[in-house]
Amino acid sequence: MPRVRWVLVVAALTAGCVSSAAPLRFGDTLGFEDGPGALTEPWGGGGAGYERTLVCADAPEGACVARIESVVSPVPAGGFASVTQCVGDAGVLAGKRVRLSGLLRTEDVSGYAGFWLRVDSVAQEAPPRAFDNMEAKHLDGTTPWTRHDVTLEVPADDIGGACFGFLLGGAGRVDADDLTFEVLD
Ligand SMILES: [Ca+2]
Repeated sequence: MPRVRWVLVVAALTAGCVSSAAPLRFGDTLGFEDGPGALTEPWGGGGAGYERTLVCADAPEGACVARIESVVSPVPAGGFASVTQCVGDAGVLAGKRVRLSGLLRTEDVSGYAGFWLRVDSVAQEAPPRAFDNMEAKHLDGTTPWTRHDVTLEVPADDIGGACFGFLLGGAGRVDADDLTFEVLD
């Protein structure tokens, strides 16, 4: 089974790309080795009441991991944060089955943590064409480094951009490392 780093997919996405989306600079960023400190491009994300950082200690791959941690108490109802990167044109994924996987470690997570992957419609404001955020698996509490994944069946038409990353709902902390993006078929 081909093991395709996201950066290779992005190379395909941007070749001949006529999208008006801003240029995206991707490196081999899926191991979070640019730390310690603030997240570096192309990683972004959001979530009030949370910190998102690169931490260089106790990493299962390389030296650094990415972390989301709640920093207010109590966390507001529905509190949520993500570490995210996006591509503006994911048309190359149309009709494909794709999987995002990687390592996650959680500490005292009161809601849930997980990887997430979303493929959007061409039309802004339209519902996603495909989406999974591991909510159904309900990864919570304190868990050691474990490999998790999300898999999407991408529809054959109306494919705009795509985003992926990992998330934390509720209080606690989640670390992620060694992400892999695969086009399965
Ligand atoms: Ca790493």
